[in-house]
Amino acid sequence: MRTTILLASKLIACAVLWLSASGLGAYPMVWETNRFDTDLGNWTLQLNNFANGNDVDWRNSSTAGGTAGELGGRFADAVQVAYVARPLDFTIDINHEMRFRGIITITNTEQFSVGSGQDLNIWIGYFNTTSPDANRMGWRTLTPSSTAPTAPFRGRPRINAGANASAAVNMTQGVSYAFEAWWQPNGDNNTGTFSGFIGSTSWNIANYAAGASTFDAFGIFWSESSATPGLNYYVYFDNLEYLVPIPEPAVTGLALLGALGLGARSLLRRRV
Ligand SMILES: [Ca+2]
Ligand SMILES: [Ca+2]
Repeated sequence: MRTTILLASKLIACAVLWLSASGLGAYPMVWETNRFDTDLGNWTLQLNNFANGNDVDWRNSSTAGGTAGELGGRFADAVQVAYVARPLDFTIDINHEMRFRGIITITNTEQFSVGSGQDLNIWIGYFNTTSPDANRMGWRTLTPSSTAPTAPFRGRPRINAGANASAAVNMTQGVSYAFEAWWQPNGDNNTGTFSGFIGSTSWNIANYAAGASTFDAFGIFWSESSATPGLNYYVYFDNLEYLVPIPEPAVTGLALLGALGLGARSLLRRRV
């Protein structure tokens, strides 16, 4: 009888743990890492990453500052949406916690000069493959504000249509920068705290109204409303860590296994 009560209490404890882990969203989030050691791994989503002058793929190099094997290459200014990403097992909405970090290096190998009104933003973060412009959480690179080919690129956080944190952070060409972005929802009302850092510059935006939005991928994506042919630059990412939603059955199964394990241990203890 006591064992039954113990087992029941462990099951309840696990259920409570699971509920707290799942928070307000439908799915709990767990950390995943991709160091791109030998290939793209489970980053199976690709669109236009070899089209329109783009050449973005797994590379056996270490430009981003990690060990050999990274994601990057030449990003081109084009209107068509392009991405290389890890599909999420479930579409999540803005009221889920989202968080990621990694390292990045930007170079202007082709030594282009930015003309007036020209721009090309490369994004890393969560996005919706159907409509990334209206459903995105992360930060973006920006082309230099100076026309000098050696001018620093820049980085800026953004969520959906807004939430820039003051001035863009300068990113010197060829230098590896660590970055992080973290969205903590306040509840289920599409607001939350958006924080993170690029290099030594951090930001923290509380009570930001992000608006209703959904996300079905995590990765690198880019598109431009206006494109300048020949405007390209090179970006490399590595050591990416990011939260992903995991299926409820998997979590329930894990919780049950844990409960059974604890229950069996209790039973063994009782028999000794
Ligand atoms: Ca690597
Ligand atoms: Ca452009």
